[in-house]
Amino acid sequence: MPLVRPFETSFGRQTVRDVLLVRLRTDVGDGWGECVAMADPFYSSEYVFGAEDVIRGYLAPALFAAGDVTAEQLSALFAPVVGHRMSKAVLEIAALDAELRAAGESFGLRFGAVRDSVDCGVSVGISPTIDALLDEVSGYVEKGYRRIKLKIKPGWDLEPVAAVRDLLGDAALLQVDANTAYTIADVEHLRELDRFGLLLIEQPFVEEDIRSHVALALAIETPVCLDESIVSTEVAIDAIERGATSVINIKAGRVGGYLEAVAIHDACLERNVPVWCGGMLETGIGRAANVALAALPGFTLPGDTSASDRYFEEDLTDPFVLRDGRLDVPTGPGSGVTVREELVHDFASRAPVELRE
Ligand code: OSB
Ligand code: MG
Repeated sequence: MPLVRPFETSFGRQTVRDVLLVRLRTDVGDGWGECVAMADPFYSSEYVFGAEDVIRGYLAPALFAAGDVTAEQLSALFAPVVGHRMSKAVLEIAALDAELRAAGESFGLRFGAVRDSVDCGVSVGISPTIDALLDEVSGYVEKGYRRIKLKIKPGWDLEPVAAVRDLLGDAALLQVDANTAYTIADVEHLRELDRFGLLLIEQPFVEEDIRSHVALALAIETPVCLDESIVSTEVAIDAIERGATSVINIKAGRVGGYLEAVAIHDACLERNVPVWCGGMLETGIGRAANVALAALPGFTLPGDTSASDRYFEEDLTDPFVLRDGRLDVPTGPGSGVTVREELVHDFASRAPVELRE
């Protein structure tokens, strides 16, 4: 699906979102899921073709062989497959969608939502120039977004952050995301971000490097927030206890599913660690589930849950529209959104792959 504007991060520039969708046919009805894996393994090791392959070769056969199972049982069923969390997550959410549609219950109710709408932020890519960045940010502010997140990398950090802080004023919520672009040698440089009153700095160092995040957290006033590193509840608790992260970006796909995401939320709430809902440029299908997750009580910071028009000209569901800086949590059964199947067909890069028992 073409993006309305290119999205550049420290790991690359995207002009389209290559989306793997799963439609799960069950005896109680169909469910849909959106896999958050990107086309290339640059954000994480997972990628679209890898996801398709592991679903086809391992996860779907395990599902078929299991016979009568519930969505809740899938993580144990898939446990023999190491990693591949985004692939496991899409099957789990498709199963949940089917189950909850049959039961007449929404994702929000199932996850434990306590709000009927959620505060929204927007993730702003690296721009060709500071002027272009300020134009883009101004547009989002006019639309009502409640928090701005700037993508940064070495050579694109202090200057753009200073310019945007100037534009927004001191009170505005502003944060940065490095997508692992720095090393421990950059600690002194990153300390200079302290003067901009940022909400947090997200994932400055590589996924496995908890130790350097601890060192940065000790050196800097700005709260450190992990994204890529947080792949499970155990890792989240470990990173919190070691002082590597004082805020967590929760992405259900990265942690193996929405049920694990809820568990991380619960662990963070218990420890007074604020969380927010990350995004992976989802269509309305994935967005519906993200917005339901973001309605849980511990999600106290605005998420990367932006409106459909921030990403796509046409969404695969009815568009999510920003109202006073917020998106409504769908209330219908399952995801609460209806997939526009004709549009899915039109956008499809090839015919659907059918897997059977
Ligand atoms: O690091 O949060 C990230 C998009 C793709 C991959 C990684 C990230 C992102 C974003 C965009 O920041 C969030 C969104 O608006 O969906
Ligand atoms: Mg991130």
